[in-house]
Amino acid sequence: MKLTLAYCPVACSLVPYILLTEAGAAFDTLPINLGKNEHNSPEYLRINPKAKVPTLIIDGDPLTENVAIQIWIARQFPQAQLLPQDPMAYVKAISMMAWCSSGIHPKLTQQARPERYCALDGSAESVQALGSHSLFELFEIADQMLAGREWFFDHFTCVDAYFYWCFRRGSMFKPDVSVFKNCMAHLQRMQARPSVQKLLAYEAQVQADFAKAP
Ligand SMILES: N[C@@H](CCC(=O)N[C@@H](CS)C(=O)NCC(=O)O)C(=O)O
Repeated sequence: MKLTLAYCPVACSLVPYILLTEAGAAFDTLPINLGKNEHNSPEYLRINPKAKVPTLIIDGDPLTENVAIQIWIARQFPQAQLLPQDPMAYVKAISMMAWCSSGIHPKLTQQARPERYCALDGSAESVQALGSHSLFELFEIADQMLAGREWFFDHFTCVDAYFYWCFRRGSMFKPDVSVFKNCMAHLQRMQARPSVQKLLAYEAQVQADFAKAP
């Protein structure tokens, strides 16, 4: 089976990168420079008309939406146990992934791209402040969930990789998210995993390649 992951550094495409690595899957990547608008190129729009990363191309067939991609990886590589076995824990993990996708992610976009939320001159700061306020409420909930726990479920799952991206991306904006001690400890545990170390090295390499490109 040939797997190709459309990937951009820092973006949420790092989640399937981590999970494919955890699963020991052979895959290659299609680097997409969002900063250069490559996601809106005719070639990429043929792969994903929604103009987003990630896309996982499975034997030529593109699968979009991070939640679906993660479930596909977990089902395709069951030995990696990327989702809980117990049926109730399984759906609670899907619930957490949906929260990352539709609850937390839009607040991160509100920080990164305030102009998409309000077109009035001078509104960016206010849009970002409201986004940050909501983000802090969401991180507070996650911080409580992680109290006294290593992972969101009783072992590492997709949810840990997805929340890692959410919190890491949140840490790139102001104000400082290090007040969320359990989330910070989770981030550090994630960054100690070989899969995340591989991802971070790959991310640095792609960033350097993007910087060199004309
Ligand atoms: N609903 C999509 C959203 C993916 C998404 O927004 N990806 C961002 C990167 S984190 C992106 O491609 N942004 C490009 C843009 O919005 O212009 C998913 O969950 O996969």
